[in-house]
Amino acid sequence: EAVTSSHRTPYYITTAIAYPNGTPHIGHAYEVIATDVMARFKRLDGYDVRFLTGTDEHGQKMQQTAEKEGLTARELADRNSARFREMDDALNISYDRFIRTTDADHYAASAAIWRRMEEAGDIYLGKYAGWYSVRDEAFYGEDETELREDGVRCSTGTGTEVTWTEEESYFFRLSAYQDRLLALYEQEGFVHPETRRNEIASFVRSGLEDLSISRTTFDWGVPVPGNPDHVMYVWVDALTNYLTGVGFPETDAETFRRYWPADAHVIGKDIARFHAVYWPAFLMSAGLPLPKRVFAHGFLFNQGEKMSKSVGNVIDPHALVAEYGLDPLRFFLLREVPFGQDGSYSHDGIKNRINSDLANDLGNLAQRSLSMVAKNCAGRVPVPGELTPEDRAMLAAAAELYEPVRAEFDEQQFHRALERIWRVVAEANRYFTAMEPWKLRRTDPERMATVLWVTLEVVRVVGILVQPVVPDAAARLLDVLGQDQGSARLFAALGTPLVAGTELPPPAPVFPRYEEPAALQA
Ligand code: ME8
Repeated sequence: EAVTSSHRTPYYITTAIAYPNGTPHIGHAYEVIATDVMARFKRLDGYDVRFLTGTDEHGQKMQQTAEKEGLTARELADRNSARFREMDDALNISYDRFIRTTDADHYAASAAIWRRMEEAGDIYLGKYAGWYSVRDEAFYGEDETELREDGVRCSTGTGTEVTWTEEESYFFRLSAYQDRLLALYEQEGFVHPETRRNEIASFVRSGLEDLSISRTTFDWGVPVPGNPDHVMYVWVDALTNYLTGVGFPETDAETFRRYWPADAHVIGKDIARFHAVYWPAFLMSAGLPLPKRVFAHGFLFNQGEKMSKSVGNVIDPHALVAEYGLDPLRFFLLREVPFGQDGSYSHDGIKNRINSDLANDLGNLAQRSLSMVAKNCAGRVPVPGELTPEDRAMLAAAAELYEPVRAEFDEQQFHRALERIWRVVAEANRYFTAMEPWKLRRTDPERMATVLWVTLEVVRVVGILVQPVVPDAAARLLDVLGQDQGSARLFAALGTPLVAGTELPPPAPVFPRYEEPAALQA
């Protein structure tokens, strides 16, 4: 593995690291699933992937929540970080490391980036006086806040309460990076989708103030090197996790040289500013290469409503998996919500996707063709005869999926890629129905064999391409097509057709219909 991986192009992808002040919800699940889909896609496409996820455990929010619950911040972090990791495992997330910002190597990395920024002359001691939102772990200018009717001051953007904060603080010379940041958005794009880039660019164009990067009123954080009265502002250490995950500060180490800069940071739109303004500025200051891409996805709502603990509509991902199955849930999230836009989860939405796209379209196509093969072709891949123009068109439609699907994945346009694949599935269903192989069984068995072979070939191509999204179901589909695990399932094998005569295992349904539990039926 170590030898072969060095021949492959590295690809480093990360999720945001979640605050373990509570347990994970479906919004967290959405982000790790989408990132997992991207990581799996790249692995199947021959890349040497490193995938990092984890928890962001410092800061005032953690400390305050812990106090309320009668725990130490460390105890709260230990308890809830484990819940995030369990969720990742239950969602079949193929991470290479689950990082905790309380890991020892992360303290070393955070101290090292601080020292680098200090050596660059970008850190100075001053006094912060302004508004702070503990919920957002963010500083806001007066103009970014408003007085609510009940007299509480809130962030205009996020609605969270802000408190007046005055303390000695180290500052980062963010104002010095304005032009370099604007050039970055101009030349490289950097932030995606486009709407987010425009938002970020106009925020930066409106002028940047230096950023307070340490706190003295609590101690749950990474100590500032050389001044133990201060802990780092949680976002300084949080963002640095992406470097820790590849061995920083050992910049000569194999992992760092191989995987940094990251190819993609996948995050939610609410934290675009931290990733697209502060993070590149910190890295420029520290003399480190910038990540290639920040993709800010949208928010997931429960039937159009914002999920919140007080409303009581927070969805537990484990409950959704138990109800619908993991792969159907993964498919729904990726197919239903255009990545980058907000989306809504609903029972009917999931049910419809399961029953139409998975059970009716792909499941039925596989089931119809494979059961005919089992009955009429002695359970072996049929021997195709001469191909008609219809056969060729059908095969071409499947063969032509890979290039555009790959291009859409590279832009994180997952819903487009799936839509495209399902157009071919629909075409294959029409082809199968029009060719009426069940009639050919008597009239022209050779022609029947050809139609079945063509159909299985389309199912094979689709099965390979959908592995990132529905890994277990696709594996079962490729099993019943007799495709060996390993190289036959990589994208490199897309062009290697089914071998006539290969013995197939007995067909088994891969995408069951969703049946309403009796209690929910009207
Ligand atoms: O922001 N829909 O942590 P977090 C979609 N620790 N995505 C959602 C969501 C929703 N309803 N709610 C949250 C933090 N997210 C920081 C990140 S990174 C160095 C530090 C997303 O637990 C959110 O946008 O509040 C973020 O990307 C991730 O879940 C973790 O959110």
